[in-house]
Amino acid sequence: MTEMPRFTDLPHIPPPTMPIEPKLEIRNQGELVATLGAADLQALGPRECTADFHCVTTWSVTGLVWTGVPLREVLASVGIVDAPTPYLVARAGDRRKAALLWEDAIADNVLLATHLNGAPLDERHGAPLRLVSPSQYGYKSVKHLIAIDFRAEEPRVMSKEHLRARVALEERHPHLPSSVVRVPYRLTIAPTAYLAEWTLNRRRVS
Ligand SMILES: Nc1nc2c(c(=O)[nH]1)N[C@H]1C(S)=C(S)[C@@H](COP(=O)(O)O)O[C@H]1N2
Ligand SMILES: [Mo]
Repeated sequence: MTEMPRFTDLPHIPPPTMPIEPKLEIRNQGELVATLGAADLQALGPRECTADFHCVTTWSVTGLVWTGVPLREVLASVGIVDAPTPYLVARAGDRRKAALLWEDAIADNVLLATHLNGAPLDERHGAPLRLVSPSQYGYKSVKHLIAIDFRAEEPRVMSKEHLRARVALEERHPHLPSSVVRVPYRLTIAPTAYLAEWTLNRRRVS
């Protein structure tokens, strides 16, 4: 693919209504550690980062340019330098969540992005703030990000989600081998992308 489609497991649901400005809560086992806004992210010096994007269902887009701040630097700015817990959950305005291991979350290429290809994120791709983790399958790149929660126990957030989901190791599914899921996943791409776009457009006209 050359353009990134709007993609989700719930394509019949339109994107959530979000505030224009990012607002991110950082929590440690429920307790609020910090709340960051647009100015806090701006102060950390957003930069451009070029990366490919791989959805677990087998579509990929190459050469996306994200603008944002590495999650590691955002956490350091609120005093989190060592892992408070081994796991964290990224939470979105549409109630979607992704579980991450600390070491995956603080990788150099994991960003909190506000822009894609030079333009502010739109509702299709996760406005106003999105986690981008290019080395992991797309389901870790949580759109409409509202919170990062540290957890002591492995979070059980989605039955089809691999904890690590490393693209290089083809960790597509927590239990099933990649060879089994690749074909059925591929068959879902066209209907999912079509329905996700249709849902978005229907909401725009109504
Ligand atoms: N909030 C939220 N983030 C999400 C999803 C979602 O449904 N809601 N879908 C994930 C999946 S499965 C993929 S492949 C990518 C798709 O990103 P795109 O719609 O910008 O192409 O977003 C991921 N992040
Ligand atoms: Mo995906």
